[in-house]
Amino acid sequence: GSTPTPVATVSQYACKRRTTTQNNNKIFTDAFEVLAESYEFNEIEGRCLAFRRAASVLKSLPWAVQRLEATQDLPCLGGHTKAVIQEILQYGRSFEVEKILSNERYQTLKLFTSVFGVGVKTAEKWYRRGLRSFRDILAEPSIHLTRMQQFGFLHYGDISRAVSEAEARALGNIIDEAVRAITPDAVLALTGGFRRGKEFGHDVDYLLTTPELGKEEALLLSVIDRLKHQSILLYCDYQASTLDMDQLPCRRFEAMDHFAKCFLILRLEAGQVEGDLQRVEGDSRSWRAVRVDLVSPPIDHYAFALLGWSGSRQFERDLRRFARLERKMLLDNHALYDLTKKEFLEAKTEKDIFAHLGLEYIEPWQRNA
Ligand code: DCP
Ligand code: MG
Repeated sequence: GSTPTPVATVSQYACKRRTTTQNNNKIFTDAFEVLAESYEFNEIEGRCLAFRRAASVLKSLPWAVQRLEATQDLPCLGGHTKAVIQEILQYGRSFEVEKILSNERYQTLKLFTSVFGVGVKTAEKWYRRGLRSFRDILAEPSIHLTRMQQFGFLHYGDISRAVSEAEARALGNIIDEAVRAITPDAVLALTGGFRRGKEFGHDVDYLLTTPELGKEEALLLSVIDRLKHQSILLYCDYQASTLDMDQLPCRRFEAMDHFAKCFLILRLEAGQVEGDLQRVEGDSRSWRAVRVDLVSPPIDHYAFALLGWSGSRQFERDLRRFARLERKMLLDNHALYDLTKKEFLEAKTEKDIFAHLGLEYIEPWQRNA
């Protein structure tokens, strides 16, 4: 038969799988992500997660699914997911997915949530008010846009376009230079998708800290200030640290951690990028706007912050789920707490955290779950 024999059983936990950027099952995972998003828009969390898990399992496979039988021993694939796989195997497409893609509500929520600062809740509210386009929103006098949303619309063309690796590298140089000018011994690390080896991203994520505890927030503020004076800071939403160890770690997955951070829009000059800017045809400007996140954890939380911000989202979700269900430990971007020993487990590196969890170390480029 043509059924590939799995080398080892595939784990239900993304943190026990090695997932590179090479996705051999994109045709299926793209379909699953549409379904997951549609359930997310309709607030059916369980089904949304089920499709995200299924997509993640297929992303980890070193082979392409060619027959339904090949998925027999895989975890996280239920009747619905298998029906979609079967449909795609048979017809090359899923009619259920196509129906969603042509659905007005889905299309509108997808469009609205593509704006920086617009989440599902807001998109939904606008949809219910009968708004269907950006023009509708901007022409509606009773709508109050947050500052983030205003800048999201202002730079929509640029920041809805993918950031390339070369652009990320150029931004890294700019931020590194700013940091070095302030203090030579700062720690700056690329995180997010680019640390996992992705070629494109929706933003560029960095961690920034100081070897001396308590100096990290001032450093972040100085870096922002320097970028402002260089006239490359188009937008800055600064959030001060709200770190309070008495409340950590949280049992629930928190959308945001408590570190000092800023969500930026930076101006990147074409001349700073090896090759050229990612641009639409006919655009002759010498610069583009790029979304950048800078996060400043104190050095004693650095390893947890690095692990938490490196992603992927599914990898992070499953790390936490594995810790809780298999180890009776609570993990978040700040700390790891052992519920049995009733103590925090210290870590200087990501490897320390994997070791505490009794997990084989997974390299960043293997975390594209
Ligand atoms: N992260 C998280 N929870 C959040 C925000 C971020 O766990 N609420 C983590 C997981 C992400 C990482 O931080 O992988 C970076 O967030 P991004 O949204 O920038 O995601 P990526 O960098 O992975 O992908 P993209 O290419 O879209 O930027
Ligand atoms: Mg990112």
